[in-house]
Amino acid sequence: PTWTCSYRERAVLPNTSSLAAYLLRLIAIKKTNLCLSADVTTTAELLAIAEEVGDSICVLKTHADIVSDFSDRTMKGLRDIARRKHFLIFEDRKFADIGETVQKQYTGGPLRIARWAEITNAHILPGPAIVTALREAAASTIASYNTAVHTEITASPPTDHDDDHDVVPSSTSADPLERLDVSHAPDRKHSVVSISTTISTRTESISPHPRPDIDHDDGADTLALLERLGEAPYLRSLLLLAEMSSEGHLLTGAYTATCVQIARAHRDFVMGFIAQHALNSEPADNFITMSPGVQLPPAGQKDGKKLGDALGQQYNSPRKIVLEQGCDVIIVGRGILKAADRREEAERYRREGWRAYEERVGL
Ligand code: 5FU
Repeated sequence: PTWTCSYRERAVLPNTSSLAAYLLRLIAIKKTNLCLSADVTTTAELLAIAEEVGDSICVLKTHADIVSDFSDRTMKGLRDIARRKHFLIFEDRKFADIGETVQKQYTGGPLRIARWAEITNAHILPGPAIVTALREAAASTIASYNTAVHTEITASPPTDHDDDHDVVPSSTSADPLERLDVSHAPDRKHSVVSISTTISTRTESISPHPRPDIDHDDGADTLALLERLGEAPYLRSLLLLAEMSSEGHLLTGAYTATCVQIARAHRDFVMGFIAQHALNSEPADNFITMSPGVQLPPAGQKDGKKLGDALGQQYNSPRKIVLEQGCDVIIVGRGILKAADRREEAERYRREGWRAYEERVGL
């Protein structure tokens, strides 16, 4: 059903979470369905590649556990670039343990993924509780963020200009990580201004309801539209691994079908799938399919020849994945990382992915 819908149309369908709606609008505005898989091993390289290709992507995918010097500086650096260049961050963690353990892995340890990555993913091997456990952990991360904002607002002295609708913390546009440390918030007991109004005002501005200023092409340029879109909402979402790209993987048939059922039961938190083809089949489905294992055939070689690496990875072209398989976001790692000019190569993938999408929806 979503096969021929535009990204813009899908942003306002029912059953679309606020974060999914944000991403779909972001994709439509930047005209990019490209996710960079930033598989590099140092903070310096990670921040450099994010800066280099940030304008060409809608999502940056990380493997934080391969970054040898991963620290607060990595998280803050990434968040800063994501905010300036407008993309979401997806930590490809592939959770696969019991609920109690994944909650700790998601929010704690040296990586504290829930703090800085809007999107992460999970296998459903342990059963559906992996989804509810991660959702619960995400909710408490978001709650502590809101508490931090609240503390900050209530701690600032009221001014003559404050009224119920204009109360926006001065740091709304600053790094949300700064605000997560509630313990560092000043302990001042000034009169309480209406925080609930502030939060609901922010939430409204990112809801999946139609946004005439963004959802129609009124001739505004990309920068103006991105400004109207605003910052990514402080929300969290999950992708379920419904299929893999590697040769001989076991995520097939009934397993994939169960994955879709679990996603349908948790539409508020599960934004979509990692898969090799679109899995939306019921009218209510509006899942976003992100697909790794994408590479352009080397110049001169015809599309269709089997491509891969020596360790089981299998590649398809952006055209096959988006136009023929109906996927929404192409995930590209080495195809871009190994190029001499990575910025130019990312643009080439962006153009290919976008052309395939336009052809699919008949634009
Ligand atoms: F879930 C998956 C999958 O099925 N295949 C993948 O390749 C994830 N990946 C990731 O996408 C993998 O861990 C790499 O980070 C990335 C693909 O990188 P490549 O360099 O484009 O092959």
